[in-house]
Amino acid sequence: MTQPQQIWPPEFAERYRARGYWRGETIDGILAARAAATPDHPAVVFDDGQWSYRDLDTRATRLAGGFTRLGLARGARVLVQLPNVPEFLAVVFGLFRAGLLPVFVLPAHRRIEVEHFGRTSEAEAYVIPGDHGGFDYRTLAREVAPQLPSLRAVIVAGDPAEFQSLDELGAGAGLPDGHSRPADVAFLQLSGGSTGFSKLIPRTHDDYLYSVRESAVICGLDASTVFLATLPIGHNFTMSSPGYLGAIYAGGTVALTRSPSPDVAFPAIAQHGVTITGLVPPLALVWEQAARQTPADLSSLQVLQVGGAKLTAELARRLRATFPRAVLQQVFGMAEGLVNYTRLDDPEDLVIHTQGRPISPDDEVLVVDDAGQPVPDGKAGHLLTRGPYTIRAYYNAPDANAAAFTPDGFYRTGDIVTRTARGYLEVLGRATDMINRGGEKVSAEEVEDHLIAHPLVHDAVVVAVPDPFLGEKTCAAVVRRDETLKMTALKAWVRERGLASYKIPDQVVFVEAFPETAVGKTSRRDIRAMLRDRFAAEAAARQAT
Ligand code: OOB
Repeated sequence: MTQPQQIWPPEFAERYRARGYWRGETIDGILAARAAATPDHPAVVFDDGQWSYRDLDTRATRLAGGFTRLGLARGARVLVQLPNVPEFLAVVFGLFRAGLLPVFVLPAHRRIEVEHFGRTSEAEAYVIPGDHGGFDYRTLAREVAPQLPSLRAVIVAGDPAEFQSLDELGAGAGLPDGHSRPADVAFLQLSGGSTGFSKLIPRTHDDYLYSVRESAVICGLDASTVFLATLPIGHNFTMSSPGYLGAIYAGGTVALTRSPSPDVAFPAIAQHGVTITGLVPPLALVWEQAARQTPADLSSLQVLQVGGAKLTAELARRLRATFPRAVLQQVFGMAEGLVNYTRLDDPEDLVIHTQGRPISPDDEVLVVDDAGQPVPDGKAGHLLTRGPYTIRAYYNAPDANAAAFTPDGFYRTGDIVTRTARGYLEVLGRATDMINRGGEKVSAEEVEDHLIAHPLVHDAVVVAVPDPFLGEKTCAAVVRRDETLKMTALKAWVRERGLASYKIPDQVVFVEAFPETAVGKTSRRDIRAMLRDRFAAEAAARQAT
């Protein structure tokens, strides 16, 4: 297996360097520079604790030493599945410092996902919390470790049981700066998973830091910034748009909340004087309701970002009314690269109706029809993109790469958008069979594979159905072999296979047969329409009673 790489054609790489986008810096180097400049400034605040830049840098250096002593050589992959705790930052910067590659597994992922990421990345170590959110990650590690022959160590931030303790790993001598290299891959991010399993996205220090620097400017960050990591900290949005890296780049402070729920997050905003945070639309809906009657003082909030899935104009308007002191900012990004923002001084109609415009003048954006021909501004088409922080290939995925990239290197985002004359994008939906469950991406194909594995399931199709809360949720249309199969049993069975909860179908509808297209393919479009009609009729019937 080859070492993860990300290669742009030389003429592009030269241009991106000449224009000052790629500056030859490393992510851990940014932390070291901040620790040298403002060692006592709080880098991370949480519950009742805080670490200064000096503390965070020292911890990262020691962990870099600890990981290296485990026998991990430069470029080795390490699964990191930590929640929003300060140890996440120490681990991730420690790995960068040692030239090791974190793979950002989300806390919601379970056996099937962790095994998949572990195997495809050939991970050599796995970092977990002990207990978190009522789940024991050591139990998960016991299940997956035997399936991953490359794995040498499981490291626990918490009670380690038979595994290794993170505290002990970080207790020995440190490893100084200088092991990571700017043009090298810094980490593997997870794709939203438009076809089957998530793919691994190799991002370099150079390309990622460009997006972080520009995001920090676009979002108005400086040393007085307090960024609250509300969404899972391993996700690309929380990491770099502008995320915790933007806050650290600007010399500000990262605040952590263990739960995004208003009863935990609102007091954290008041306690730490949070100035900016990012939400997905379903969470924004919950916050908007809760903010109307909270006793917590939210007046420090200057920027409220919403991204990851489509924000309706209605909710955008309400958020502006309920958080009058904060500027609403829409963020339309993808772990593969391209990120669009509405700007802080944009007029109201752009902020409410668009998902922003790209970060860079060198972000090339094409909106094309099914035949690949550009469509005029204002017309819907497929969004393709190429640029100084958008990947040219996934890791170790030749088939996916052939499908996801054009021969001249444009990434096919799978999103259907319109573009205005000024380059603002509006997202209309997905062209592919990925369901955006309030920002959590569910691959229809992946869930179908599990359903079809059930002995009493003849065939299954998973589609998005509209949901007032999540935007979209998953509905499985299932042709069963035997009427004894019931919805609850089927859901429980999928869960037991070890799939993350958010991928368990929200609804299951049993049907006799699937509608077909003219050539006899199962028509997802017709199934979608059928289910939509059915749910609409059910809702109307409920209202009538
Ligand atoms: C972010 O990244 P991913 O990789 O989890 O998902 C990317 C996909 C996009 O292709 C699009 O389908 C959808 O999520 N999406 C949006 C959106 N932001 C993302 N759809 C409509 N409106 C938006 N504002 O989700 C992500 C990465 C960086 C920053 C923000 C979000």
